[in-house]
Amino acid sequence: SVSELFDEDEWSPAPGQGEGGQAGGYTDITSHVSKDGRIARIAFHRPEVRNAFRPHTVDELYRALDIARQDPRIGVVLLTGNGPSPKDGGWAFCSGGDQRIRGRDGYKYEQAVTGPSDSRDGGPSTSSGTDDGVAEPVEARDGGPSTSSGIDDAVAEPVEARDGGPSTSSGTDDAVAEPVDASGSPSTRPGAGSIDQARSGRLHILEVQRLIRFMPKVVIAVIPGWAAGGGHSLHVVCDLSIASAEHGRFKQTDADVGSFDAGYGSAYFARQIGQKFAREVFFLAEEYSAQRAYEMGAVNRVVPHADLEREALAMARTILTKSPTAIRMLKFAFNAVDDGMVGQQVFAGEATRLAYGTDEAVEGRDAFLEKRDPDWSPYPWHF
Ligand code: S0N
Repeated sequence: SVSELFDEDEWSPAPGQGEGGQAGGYTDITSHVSKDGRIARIAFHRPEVRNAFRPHTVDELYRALDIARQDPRIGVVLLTGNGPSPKDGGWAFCSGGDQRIRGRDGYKYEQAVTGPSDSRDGGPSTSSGTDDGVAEPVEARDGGPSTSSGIDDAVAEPVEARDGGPSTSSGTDDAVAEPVDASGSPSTRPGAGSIDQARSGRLHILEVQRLIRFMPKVVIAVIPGWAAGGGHSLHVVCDLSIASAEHGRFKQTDADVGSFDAGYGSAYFARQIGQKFAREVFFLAEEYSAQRAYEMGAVNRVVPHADLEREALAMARTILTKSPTAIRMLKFAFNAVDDGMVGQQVFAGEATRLAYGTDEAVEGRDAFLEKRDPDWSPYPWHF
């Protein structure tokens, strides 16, 4: 089983495009759909490093989430971490960015493992992923199931535009491959010459955050252990959080490691739990139990560890009894106040989608196509 809490009777492998051995063909995550096809379970699968994400992990995560986003049967996504760690039995949701391969000179780690002459610039790697951030199969995020096909999509799928365009990653890793030396100058190391500097150091976990934030489905963080650093921020951006009473732990380590999520991870977190608590969590970087996180308003439910995924599934199934349109509009209404013009745009896109379904809008379209004046007489000026 992919995780001790994973119930094989509930899930089938989700479609994927990876080359790895995990469900859906992934290496760093697993992706499943419930047997009725209505719930996705996407899980970090690097328990030996507390489910830290390397850039390849983020690419896979983005792809699995985007597949779930575009599946019209799926209404709820469970985002979790597999476990326990085979090394020490520890549990994690996610411990954030893999610090060994982070940022400016993360390539040094890669060099230490593989030697200076890496081959990733040359094309798709078929290596299946030692845990070193090196064996990165070339991604196909763009080759994925994009459904955008013209005018209608531009309106009906605001999510596509919302990512601001950086979803063109070809997926070998950026942060890992960053060809700069310690002084910040371009590296002249052998084999580094053709690595795409445009992708270096890119924090594309933020693209995942936006995907979670803007997908018109409910995303539940299912937290079996540590949520730390960028993993903490991911739980913050999820719509709901449910945590293991025994193993759920929260810690915002960003300031310990010279990193800072100055967007949803902190500012939106303060909206959730209040400024004083949020500043405490970041400035002190102390450890909080699931119960304490619940008391602060950071998680919705704390449940016995053994019941965590069962309870999460029950929450999902309750949500699935509701109107998809109502849930979608509510999610975007909750978002809008904190998302500025983008929030308005997303909400407005959904309003336009609804309007397009009315006879009134059909009359406007037909009148244009039939080269006649529209007849608005059947449609009142509502009050
Ligand atoms: C989660 C913590 C609190 C768990 O403590 P615990 O239970 O005592 O376990 P450990 O013994 O510490 O860990 C077990 C093994 O797992 C490794 N490990 C844990 N977390 C990470 C990690 N994030 N990266 C790499 N390895 C990790 C440990 O090293 C240990 O390995 P072994 O057994 O070999 O010794 C505790 O582990 C902890 O505090 N972890 C670090 C949390 C953290 O600071 N995360 C990063 C915070 N910042 C971000 O996430 C921002 C995003 C980011 O960094 C980034 C991402 C992608 C690209 C670029 C960036 C960037 O910022 O530049």
